[in-house]
Formats: sequence, C-alpha cells, structure tokens
Amino acid sequence: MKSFEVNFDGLVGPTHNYGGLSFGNVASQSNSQQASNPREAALQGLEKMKALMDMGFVQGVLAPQERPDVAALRSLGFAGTDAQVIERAAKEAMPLLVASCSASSMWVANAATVSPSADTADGRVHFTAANLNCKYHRSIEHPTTSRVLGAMFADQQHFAHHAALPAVAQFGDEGAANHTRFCREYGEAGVEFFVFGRSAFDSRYPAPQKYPARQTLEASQAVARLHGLSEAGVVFAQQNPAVIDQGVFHNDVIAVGNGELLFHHQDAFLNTEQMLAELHGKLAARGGNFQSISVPRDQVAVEDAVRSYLFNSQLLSRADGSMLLIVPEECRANPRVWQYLQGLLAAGGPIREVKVFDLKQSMQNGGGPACLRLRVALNETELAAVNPGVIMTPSLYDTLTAWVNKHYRDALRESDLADPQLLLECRTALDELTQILKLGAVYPFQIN
Ligand code: SUG
Repeated sequence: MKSFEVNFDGLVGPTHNYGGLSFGNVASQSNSQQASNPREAALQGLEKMKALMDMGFVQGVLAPQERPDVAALRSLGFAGTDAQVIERAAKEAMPLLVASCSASSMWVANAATVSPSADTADGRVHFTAANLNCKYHRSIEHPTTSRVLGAMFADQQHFAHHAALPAVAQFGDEGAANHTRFCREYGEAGVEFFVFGRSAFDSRYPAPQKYPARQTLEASQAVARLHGLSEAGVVFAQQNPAVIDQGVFHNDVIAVGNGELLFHHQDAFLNTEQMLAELHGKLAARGGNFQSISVPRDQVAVEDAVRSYLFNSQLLSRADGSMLLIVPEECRANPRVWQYLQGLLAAGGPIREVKVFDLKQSMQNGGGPACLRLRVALNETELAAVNPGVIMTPSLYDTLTAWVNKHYRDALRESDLADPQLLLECRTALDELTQILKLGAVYPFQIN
C-alpha cells in the first residue's frame, strides 16, 4: 500500500505578535515589542503550503487558536464581561494579557508527538498533545489542540488520541520538535528518535546552566509507552546542554531527520557516536540503512545555526528518492551557512536541492519552516480517513488567502492587544474558518 508523509502546517492566527515570551529562544527575546504583521505572517505560511502542494506533496493545514484566551484570563481571576476581562488584565497584568494573546499555536511541531501505525502495538496512528508547560503562553494550547486534532483525525479505527502529560515540569513535553522518525518507507516499521534536554528524576544526566531544558527524558518515555512503541523501535538521546545554553531550545533547531537520514550539527547531542550506532543498528534490524550528515562546527558555528535556522528546515523525500531541503531566507543571508549549503549540494549526497522561503514574521519569534509543520505519516487508507476539509487544494488555498485578507490586521503592537474589538475580529474569523475547514465546534467560544 502507498504511504505518505503529510505535512500539516499551522495557519498563523490573527493575533500574531512579538511578546518576548520565550526565555531561552533568542529570536523571541530580541524582537520583543516590535510591531508584527499578522496578515503577512499568515500569507507567508500559506505560500509555503501552496509551494509544497504544487511540488506534489500532500499538504494539510492545522487551525489556529482562539486568542485572546479569555477563559485563561478568567481562571487567573479576571472577571466581568469578556471586554472587562481584557481591560482589567491590560490594566493590572499586561504580561498575562500578552501571553493570552500569543499566536504560538502556529508552531505545530510543538502541538503533539505522532507515531505512525506501522510502529504502534495496536496498528493505529497515535497522537499525544504536548503539555508545553515550560512557558505559560504555550501551556494553554493543548486543550484546543486536542479538539482540533480530534476533528481532523476523528476515525477511531485508525487514530488514537492521548491527552497531554501531567502539567508539571518533570513531564515537560514539547511534542514533535524533539521527535524524529527514521524508516525505509513511511508505511514500514521505523525507529522513533526521542531527544530530551534533561532528566527530571535521574541526576546523572547533566542539565543546561543558563536556559531551561524544556523536554524531559521521562516525558519522552511516557509518550513512547502511550503509543505502544517497542524497545526495538525507539532510541532516546540527550541534547547537548551546552547548545541549549546557546539558544537551541528544541532539538529541531539543531537537527532534522527524514527517511534514513539524520542531518545534524556536530555539537547537537551528547554521546553522539554511541547514539548514531544505536540508530544504525535498530534501523538495520528493520531493513533500513541509516545515514547521517554531521555539520562541522568550524564550518557552521552553533550561533550561525541558531541565527539562520539551518536545521529548522524541512527534509523531504522526492519521488526519485533524492531529498529536498526547505530553508528560511535567513540561511541565504548568512554567508557561512549559504556556503555550506552550496558545498553540500556539490558533494552529490542524498540532499540534492535547497529551496528558500521567506518566513520572516514567524522567524522573528523563533519559528522556522520545520516549526510550522506537524508530520503525520499515513498509508492510503488512513489518508482517506482524514477530514478532507484540512487537506490543501488549489481552491482551499484561494479560500484561505481571501479569508486572511478579509480578517487579518497588517500591524499589531502590544497596545492593540487591549482592544476588545480584536477578540471579536478573531472570533468572527475563526467561526468562518471552522466552516471552511469543516472542523465543527472546536473553540471555547463555540462550545461554552
Ligand atoms: O516555543 N516562540 C516559540 C517558537 C517555537 C518554535 N518551534 C520549534 N522549534 N519547533 C517557542 O519559543 C515566542 C512568542 C513570543 O515571544 O511572542 C514563542 O512562543
């Protein structure tokens, strides 16, 4: 049976702004308080989705969330009408209003961890929503994420959904951003690779000193158990704490994998040789030939990787078996990274083409091409069971572009977040969106 890797991209929400909310994420911190352009952000994301669809990839779309999150503000003690809740939060606790307005759900690589049916004990595709509990503004995403994923992958015969792990730092889980899968064919059993930043219960594992390690070993192990993965089909590895302290807040900022290939920075992991050998051995037992490309620090320093997001790229398999790398403009702007990429192409390895996309609006908050997509490997039967409303088509692209142009502002500053009109605009847009994507009622304002 045919199988695919479907990329579901997060549609940027109407409140996209630069809140400076993510300590440890260099771009988020350094662009704090700048004016954002939500319309441009959403259109840049749609351009990437369309380009991949035009190249023949199956492309999906994941809906944004209701923001400001009035229910979250109410749970923190702000009362009254919705407009009063916003007004009071703006007056008494602006950082909480900013957090409740974040459009961070666009980075759907953090929405969930997904295991394809070929890897799981019950033969279903498993999803665990990420608790994202390292940052308050992200920790409020998972209830709606679960409802949206449930509406997209509703058929229980093929899809199993797990609620987010317990909402404590010991089970900090950032979803697919710290998870990669290696396989020969998407429909065959593969090796799932979980990368964690620290252990919550075992002090033998080192931890970063400056910035938080968001993903714990115990969270990764829990997800593997929930999904029914076998010992032979998983590898756990620790991120190098020194690179977390240089701004690598998720593993997908320093490594990306696809098929049988891992493309990573030399300094990405601890015990790299042992880890590569384990990946090689386990994939070989599944009939695959694991390969890796290590980018040397003397060609691309960690700082250049963090600034350019070289590794936050999408590594895609083309029909002829070769691979394509989707990178952000910032890679072309960095001479060392661009030179490295030219050399990589000239070397004639598995990566044959590099395509550049302008995702500046998202990049300025630390979200590159790979952050914006959630990968779901599906066979033909499973793909047919996905809600067809969320699969990109030329006409859906046109509809969503018109929808963005109709509803989104082209500038948003912190002071605009206190405008109660923004909440109404957002709800009107999202109500229409649930009809366009045929999701049913998924947002708090539609349910309560
Ligand atoms: O969690 N930025 C996100 C970026 C997530 C990137 N995702 C992956 N690497 N997969 C984060 O730090 C910034 C929001 C602000 O500052 O307004 C933010 O949440």
